[in-house]
Amino acid sequence: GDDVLTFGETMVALRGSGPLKLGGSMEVSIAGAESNVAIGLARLGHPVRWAGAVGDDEAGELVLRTLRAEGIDLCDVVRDPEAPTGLILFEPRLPDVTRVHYYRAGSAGSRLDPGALERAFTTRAPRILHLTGITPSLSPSALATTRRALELARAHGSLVCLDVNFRSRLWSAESASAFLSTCVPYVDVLIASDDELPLCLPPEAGDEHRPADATTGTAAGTTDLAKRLLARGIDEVVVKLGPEGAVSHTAHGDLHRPARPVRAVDAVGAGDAFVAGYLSALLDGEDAEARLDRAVTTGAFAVASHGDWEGAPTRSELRLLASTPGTVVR
Ligand code: KDG
Repeated sequence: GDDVLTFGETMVALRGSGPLKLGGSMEVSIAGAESNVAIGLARLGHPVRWAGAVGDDEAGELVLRTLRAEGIDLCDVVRDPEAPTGLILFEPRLPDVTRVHYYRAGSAGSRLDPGALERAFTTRAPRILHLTGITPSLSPSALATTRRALELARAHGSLVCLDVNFRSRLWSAESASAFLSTCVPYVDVLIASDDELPLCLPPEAGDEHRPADATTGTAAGTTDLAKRLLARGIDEVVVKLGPEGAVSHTAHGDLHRPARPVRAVDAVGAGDAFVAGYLSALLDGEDAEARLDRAVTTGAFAVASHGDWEGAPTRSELRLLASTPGTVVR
């Protein structure tokens, strides 16, 4: 296949404009790290499939209708008649602080089972499998599904991209590390923020980077952790540094690209947009420098737009970021 397959939980997203407890109106959309990546890729013209589960409810209709409108292949989607579609509330509390509230325990998305991925690989083995560390945190069956997806990708020769996306509200650093460190041998491209790298390595005796006390590493610490991950079989470790840009670590060395300067309005979804830009350039056969360039560009679009995925650029829009401030495109 020449497509990207991704799966995970996508929820109905309600976004308020101030403190949640005061009420008021909310905007209705959808959110999910993996479907954010899928939308980003589809906007850039790549064939992409999303194989998650939603409830047999109107919230599930909203998720599917939105993804369908973005041109995502939904042939492997699961409708679960026994559980509701999950919900996420975004509460913008301060200009730079958004609180997230999850209503997803027992949701259809969290009940995804390995059979769904087996069917997806039977439909077509993808060129790239993209997954995140959110899915295995959701339930034992979602964790088993993640593991099965890695095995299927290896058996079918699909390239595996894993975005760590650690969510401390969903599982502990210890549980995440215990699972994610076993995923590493299956992963070709690992994407993480610098503080997430220790979660991908098993703790070692006398190791200062134990997940329990994971703190933002120094540049030297990050390089050392990336080297250890490369030694475990990963081809490329891509470290997201937010406003500092991103670094790619490979056997050929390290490459840094600065972030694209934009007026930040909403950082939610920036990491997913970054992944979409990165994978888009990878699918186009671009080198590490061009992959990072497209990743920081799509990431900047997300930071400069409200919502998880709404601001994702099309291919022709990518160059808008080069415009000087105050530009009106007529
Ligand atoms: O990456 C953005 C996500 O945080 C958002 O879409 C919700 O998937 C989500 C999660 O589990 O936090």
